[in-house]
Amino acid sequence: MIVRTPLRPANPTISIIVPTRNEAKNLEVILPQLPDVHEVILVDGNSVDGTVEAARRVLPGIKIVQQTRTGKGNALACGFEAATGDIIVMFDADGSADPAEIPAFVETLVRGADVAKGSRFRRGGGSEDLTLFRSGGNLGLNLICNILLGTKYSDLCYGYNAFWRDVLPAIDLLDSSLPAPVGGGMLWGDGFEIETILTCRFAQAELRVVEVPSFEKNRIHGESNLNAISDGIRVLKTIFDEKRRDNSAYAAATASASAPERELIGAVTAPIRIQSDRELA
Ligand SMILES: Nc1nc2c(ncn2[C@@H]2O[C@H](COP(=O)(O)OP(=O)(O)O)[C@@H](O)[C@H]2O)c(=O)[nH]1
Ligand SMILES: [Mg+2]
Repeated sequence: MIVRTPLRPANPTISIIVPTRNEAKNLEVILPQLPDVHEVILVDGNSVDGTVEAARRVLPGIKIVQQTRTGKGNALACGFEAATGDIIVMFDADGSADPAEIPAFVETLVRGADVAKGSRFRRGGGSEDLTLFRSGGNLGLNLICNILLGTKYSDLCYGYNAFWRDVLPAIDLLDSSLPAPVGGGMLWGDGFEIETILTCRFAQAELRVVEVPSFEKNRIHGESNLNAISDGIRVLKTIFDEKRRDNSAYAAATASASAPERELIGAVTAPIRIQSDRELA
């Protein structure tokens, strides 16, 4: 369970983490629009289109990190490890995330949330990028997650989120120093399942999650790296894996607890309460 920091700053420093794989043209548009924050960390995955050079050109102070394995999940984990700000903002480089929404995420955290979770399905949110097929898949996966994990999420697989950096130990992501699998492939958690893993673990750690309406725009240049079918299956497997992980953590905790403690530990699996932005006011 999370150990909450009693005093979080009213004026937090912000780290924006930008995973990139061949996003040079998009970065030229998007990086100049970012607010002036403590740090912007670009985590590159062996781009071959001059992504890193473009980033340095348009935002000279940008920090560059090379990811240690492959996949967006590993890129984000590397970025989180490198971050030094109080708040971490996950920010895709393809032009789909609107920099103008960053203050709403930060404000939600400053007002008491542990996690500000972007949602395209809250009033005020939306998407230009979701096809009918992807939208239906997302809805189904979201429902399965809510039933199995007792959550009330409206947008399971969305990558625009922000959270206090002090929650990271509770999320327990794959260490960046682990070796890549022998013979290629990805470690579980290194791929696009990362968004689902994060969402499930926010709930397992009993964090205070507040959904923030977000509008996802179309990618400006290039093609998505996501495959709706294979990545959809990865997300489904992730939900079942996370449910199993939750059960075994609960079993281990209750087995080692004395009777009076059991009641307390039981609360770990209580349904997460998702609040709207207004409720926090
Ligand atoms: N470093 C790194 N970034 C990635 C990788 N795969 C995707 N990204 C980045 O993650 C963000 C979202 O990826 P995208 O392909 O647009 O997927 P979608 O938004 O889910 O359709 C973009 O900024 C990509 O450049 C990867 O393997 N490594
Ligand atoms: Mg995208």
